[in-house]
Amino acid sequence: MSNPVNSHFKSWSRRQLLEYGIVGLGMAGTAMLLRNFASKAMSTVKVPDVEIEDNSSLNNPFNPMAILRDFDYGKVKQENGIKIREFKVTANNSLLQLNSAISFISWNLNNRVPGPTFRAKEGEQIRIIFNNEDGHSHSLHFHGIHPAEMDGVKPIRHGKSTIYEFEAKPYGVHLYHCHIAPVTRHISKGLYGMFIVDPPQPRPPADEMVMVMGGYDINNDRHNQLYAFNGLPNYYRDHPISIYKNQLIRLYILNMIEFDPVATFHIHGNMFKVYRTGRSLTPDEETDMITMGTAERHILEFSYPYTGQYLFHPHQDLIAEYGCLGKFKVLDS
Ligand SMILES: [Cu+2]
Repeated sequence: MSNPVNSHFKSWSRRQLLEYGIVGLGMAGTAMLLRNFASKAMSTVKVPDVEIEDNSSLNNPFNPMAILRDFDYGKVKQENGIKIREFKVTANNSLLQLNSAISFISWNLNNRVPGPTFRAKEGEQIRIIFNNEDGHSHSLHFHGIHPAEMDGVKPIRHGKSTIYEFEAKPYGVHLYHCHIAPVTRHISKGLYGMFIVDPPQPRPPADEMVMVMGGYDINNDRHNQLYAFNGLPNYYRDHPISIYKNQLIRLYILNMIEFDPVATFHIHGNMFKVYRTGRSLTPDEETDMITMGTAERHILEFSYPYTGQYLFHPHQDLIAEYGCLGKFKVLDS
């Protein structure tokens, strides 16, 4: 793996370039901007080096540690003087090894559960090119504000494609999911993801991460037998998330658990500020426990003043015991 400064330099420079739509600039201009963004980023945010271990032993097509800090900014295009941020996403199915004993056929997007974390700025025109290579009909229904014809409730059959195009608004934490009946089944099989719309003035720099809570109904009894943050049960329990002491963490959290009416989220040894649905630049409350219905989502901000390992989990402890359990490993900065 690259060292933390290098990996961070890379992620911020790419993100900033795309975010400000300056992909078309000449080399000299681009290099200068890279330096400026990098020095700004490195002076304000530190992200520990992340070990992403090979998952091949478990035969899983994705790794929750890679999903954690992965934001899909798409590709910026100019069409007739209009800037369009274009995303590509493919529905398919793949076998997940949820633990040493249980495998599960997921229906997923871009070969991962949750699907990609799409990210745009408020007011941008976005285009999602959706291909369905799975055997069942699916769709992508986005939350947020958009015209009825872009609402994504019409089935797209196997082998077919469609385009969803609308303005990204309002700023906040949103989501998308398949909306084909029975929706419980299409969601719990894995067809969901986060959609972040950044405010026109960016939030302060932070170590940003995404956690999507999901449930798995292994035996089709309309109850979950396993749960997970970012796709695989207990992954962050067994591979704690390294963060730096006194570093602002911005956690985008989404509850996509079907069949259970609500899920809570709790972190140990700390409190967090809550920006409900990400719809404000000032926090709504400070707590250590937030309750979310299915599809409810928030931004949580916190920093740890002490080093060590801290659990996080829903406080319906049954859900935690069946896989929705993780740890932060707070390192000395
Ligand atoms: Cu579907």
